[in-house]
Amino acid sequence: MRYTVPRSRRRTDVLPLVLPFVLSSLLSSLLLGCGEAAPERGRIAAPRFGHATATLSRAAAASARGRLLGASSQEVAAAGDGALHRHSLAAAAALEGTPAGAAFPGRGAPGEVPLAQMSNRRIERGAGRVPVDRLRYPVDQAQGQLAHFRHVILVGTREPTAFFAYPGKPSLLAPQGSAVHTLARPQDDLVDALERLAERVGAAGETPVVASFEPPPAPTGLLSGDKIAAALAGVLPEGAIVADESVSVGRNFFQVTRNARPHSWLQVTGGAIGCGLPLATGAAVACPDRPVVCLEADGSAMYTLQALWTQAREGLDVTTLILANQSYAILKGEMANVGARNPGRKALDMLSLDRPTLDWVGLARGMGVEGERVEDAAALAEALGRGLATPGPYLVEAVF
Ligand SMILES: Cc1ncc(C[n+]2csc(CCOP(=O)(O)OP(=O)(O)O)c2C)c(N)n1
Ligand SMILES: [Mg+2]
Repeated sequence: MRYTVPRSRRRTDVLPLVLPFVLSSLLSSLLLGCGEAAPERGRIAAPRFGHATATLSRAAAASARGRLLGASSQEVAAAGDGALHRHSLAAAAALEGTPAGAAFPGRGAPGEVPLAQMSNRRIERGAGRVPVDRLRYPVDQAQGQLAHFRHVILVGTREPTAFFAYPGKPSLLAPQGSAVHTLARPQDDLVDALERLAERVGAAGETPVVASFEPPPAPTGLLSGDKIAAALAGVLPEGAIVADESVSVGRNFFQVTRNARPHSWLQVTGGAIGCGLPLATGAAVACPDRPVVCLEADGSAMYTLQALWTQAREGLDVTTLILANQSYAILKGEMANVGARNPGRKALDMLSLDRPTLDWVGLARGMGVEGERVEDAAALAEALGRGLATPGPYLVEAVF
């Protein structure tokens, strides 16, 4: 038995951000399910977005309901990115405060909120939004996030899986002996699934708990990942769009910016690096009234830095933060993770981005984008503020 969702209930809030995904990769557009119709001669066919097949089987809803109501210990919901918009998060959070609250046990503490998959198209977050945590990239940390749960309920996502396979480490991250249930598949109407579930466990009228505006104290001193995130959380304007290709430096960016002003968070599509700058560019084209901040690791930025020229040419309001650690830092960790201890000079040389050191402010200027270099946290916050206040593109090179 399938439910059909009336046309009027389909959500359209992904529309403003259509363009960046179309630009950033074919894979994104496939995921969005667009571009199926052949265009008429001389006209571009309107893309189709959202979920064409809105389904939630009675069996899935009943099983999830049973799980939630019968929970004697904590459970967890892992939500796919189609479930990370305002409406669905409110529906998910409404499950709090009922017997089903075991699924979302906390009131905003890290690890006690709905958990999103590792890589997501777009998450609505910050003050006034339902907080969401994200599955972490390092296997041990991801396992830790899931360690206490007996049930994993999938809402439009796949079973939590490690990014890479490592010797001696599991690929499937849910604890042994836990049960994984599918409430809705990625192609289903996830908002509808969550709303129906909330209804069935008597949580439909609940008011969701949302994040407050409470950024970390203004950071000072030498730059680190957490200080960069704290500076960002303080200056991010309401309605900003963040394009995140911050790679290893940005490991904690998502957590630390949780109580910033309300904003949208876009991630790159997965493992292939280089789409951060185009993603930010596309977001600025699609949403000219919203400031865009691009968090960009230096190695990844080298793949597509010509996007800066496009930003200058089109006068796009993008503030790019280059995380200039002058290396492919993440790959040093990956070498260790696969058991390659004590790498030699040749191997390490492959992972450094020096000789010559990249001059990001100079590169930007050469493409018509103004910018500045900073080396400490207070200066970073000021530089980001200047970038955000400057119409058109601006680049901040953070050296550390
Ligand atoms: C298209 C593509 N080429 C190469 C790689 C391999 N790769 C993964 S991470 C990485 C380096 C990332 O360096 P950077 O962007 O500076 O981030 P950091 O590790 O310093 O945080 C590379 C080359 C990839 N994932 N995708
Ligand atoms: Mg780097």
